[in-house]
Amino acid sequence: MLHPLNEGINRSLPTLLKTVILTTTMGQFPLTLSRFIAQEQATHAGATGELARLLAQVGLVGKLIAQDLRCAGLIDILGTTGGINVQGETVKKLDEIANETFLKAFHESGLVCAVASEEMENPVLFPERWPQAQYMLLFDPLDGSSNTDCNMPLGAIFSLVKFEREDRMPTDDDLVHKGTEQVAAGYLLFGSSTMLVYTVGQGVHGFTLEPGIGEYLLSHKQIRIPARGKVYSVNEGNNHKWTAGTKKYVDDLKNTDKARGKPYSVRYSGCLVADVHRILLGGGIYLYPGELDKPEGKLRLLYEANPLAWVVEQAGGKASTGTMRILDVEAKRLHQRVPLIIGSADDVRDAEEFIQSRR
Ligand code: AFP
Repeated sequence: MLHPLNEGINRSLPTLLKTVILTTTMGQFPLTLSRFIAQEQATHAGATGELARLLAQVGLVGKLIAQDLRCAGLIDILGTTGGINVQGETVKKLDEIANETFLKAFHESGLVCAVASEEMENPVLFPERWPQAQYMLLFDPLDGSSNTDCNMPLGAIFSLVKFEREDRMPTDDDLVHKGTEQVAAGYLLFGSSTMLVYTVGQGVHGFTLEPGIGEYLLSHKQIRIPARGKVYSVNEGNNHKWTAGTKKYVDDLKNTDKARGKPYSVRYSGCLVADVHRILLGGGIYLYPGELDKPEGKLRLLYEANPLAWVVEQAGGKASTGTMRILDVEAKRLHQRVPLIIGSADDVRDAEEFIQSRR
C-alpha cells in the first residue's frame, strides 16, 4: 500500500503541502515560530516583543544560510578562502558567507548594539543602534564547517545577552560574560531538514523549517532529554591525548554490561550542533574533553559551550567541564576555550566521577 505522502506525488503541490503540514503536526493546525513566541510572551507581563523579533531574525538567518548550503555544490562557494581565522583554523568560504549573513541581518534588525563571532577576532559594535538596541549577540556562524565539502550536517549557534547600561556604549569587554547571564540561546541545524532550537529559560522548543511555505513550524515542544542514553559522541582519534580519567570513562562505556545498557554506541559527525542535537532528543553524552597538553580543550565558551549548555540544562540535562558546571565558568576572554561534557544528567555525572578520579 502506498504511504499517504507518496500518493501525494500525483496530487497538486498545495494539496501535498497541506498533507505534509497536517501529518507532521499530528493533525493539529501548525504553529509557526512567530505565533508560538507571541503566545509565550503574552503570558509575561512587561515583555516588549524584542526577544521575539531577535529569534525571528535568527530564523531568517537560518533560511538564508540553508539556501546557500542547498546549492553549495553547484556554485563556487565550497572550499577555503585561503585565510586563517583567529582560532588558527582554515576559513571556509561558507564560514565567511554565514558570518556576513549574521552580521548584516542583525545590523539591519536594529535590535543589537554589539555582536561577536567565532570568525572575527574582535566584536563589532553598532554605535548607531545604541541606546535603543539593548541586546548583544554572540554566534558561531557555521559549526562543523569541515562538513561543508561533503554534504554532511552543519549548524550555527547563538547566544543573546542584555546590555542594560544607559550611560555608555558597550565595549569589547561587555560581550565577555558568564553563561548564567544569557537571555536567549540556541542553534540552527542544517541537516536533512533545517531546524531552529532555542530556550529563553522556560524549556526548550524545536521548530522545523517547512521549505514549501518558508515558515518554521513547531515540531518539538518542551524537549526533555532522557536521564540516561545509550550513545556517546567523542573524537576517539584523540584518545592518546586524554587524561587517565577520560580514557577510563570512555573505556567503561564500551564494556559489556547489559543491565546498565552497555556497551554504548558511538555517533560522531564532526558537527557539535548535530551531535548534541541527537543527544538532546535521544539521550547520551557528548565529550570534547580537556587534553594533556591542552587542558582547556577545543570548544569556545561564549558562543559554543554556554548556549548549548543552557539548552541542555533547560531540557533536564547537564553540561560540565568535568569539574564544574559550564554556566558557572568565569568568562575572561572572548575566544576562551573550555572542555565540554554535555548530555543526559546521569551520563554526565558518571563522566565527572571518572574524570575527577572518584571511580
Ligand atoms: P568549527 O565551528 O570551526 O567548524 O568547529 C567544529 C568543531 O568545533 C565542532 O563542531 C566539532 O564538534 C569539533 O570541532 C570537531 O572537532 P574535531 O575534528 O577535533 O573532532
